[in-house]
Amino acid sequence: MKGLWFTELQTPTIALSCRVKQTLHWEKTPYQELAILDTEPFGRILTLDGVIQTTVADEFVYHEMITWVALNTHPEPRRVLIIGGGDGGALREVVKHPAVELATLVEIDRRVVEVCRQYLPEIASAFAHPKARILFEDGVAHVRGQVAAYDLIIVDSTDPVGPAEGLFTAAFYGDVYRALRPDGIFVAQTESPFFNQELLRRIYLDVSALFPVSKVYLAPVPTYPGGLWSFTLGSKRHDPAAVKPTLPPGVSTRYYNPDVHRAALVLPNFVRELLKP
Ligand code: AG3
Repeated sequence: MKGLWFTELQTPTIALSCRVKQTLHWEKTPYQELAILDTEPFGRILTLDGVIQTTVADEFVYHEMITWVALNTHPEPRRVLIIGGGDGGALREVVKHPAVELATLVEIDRRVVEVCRQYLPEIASAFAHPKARILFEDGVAHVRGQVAAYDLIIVDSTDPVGPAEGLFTAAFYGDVYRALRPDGIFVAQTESPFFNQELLRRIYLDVSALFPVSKVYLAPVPTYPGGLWSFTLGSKRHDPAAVKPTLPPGVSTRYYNPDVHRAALVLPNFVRELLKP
């Protein structure tokens, strides 16, 4: 194990380590410890409080899946809100959709955006896009003040500890419901189906209690705990499993396609079991 290594403690008993070529940035922001590392296996990575948020190697899976399933379920996603997502990966995908008129990103920590724009240009590529509006404020407070304002609300948060805690509560989901238009859709990253089972179950049941349509779907993200990641979607009208998803002409993706859309919603037995009322 020669050289410099980064280790994330993924659970109290599991660690992921990778070799670091160079530390490109490190600082303590008012909210968290922020680092950009150039790593041997994953290229550049963003870590917050020692937790891998995104890597150049696998970010496309996560960012395409947190956006396109909902974008392609809503017939006309004009106004989209992204909460968190300070690296810009979800924003990059959302502005690709021709129906999107305004993509609002609400990030609590402006340093995440500034540092990602500097070191992760292929991820943070849409901050200056004409459809993008960037607000540096608390996502919970922003949503609380909105009524029927958005077609899509995407919660691209960190783990449910520290600044993101409030984004995993039933009270917040109630505010999200009110902030959505009558056929709006909510989607959030909801952690590992292996290591965060109670959390995933609780979120799914909370979302199911509010929205007539609720779904969990999965995608592989090699640098996240367990390698398999969950997303939970709540919809007022449109069912992601019932639509015929098509990518708008000219949009190119590396992971998502209409078959992947359908397949991601098909759950293995242990996840089905977990989500039973
Ligand atoms: N999404 C981060 C998901 C949580 C990762 N958790 C972990 N590695 N323990 C936010 C950043 C992506 N835009």
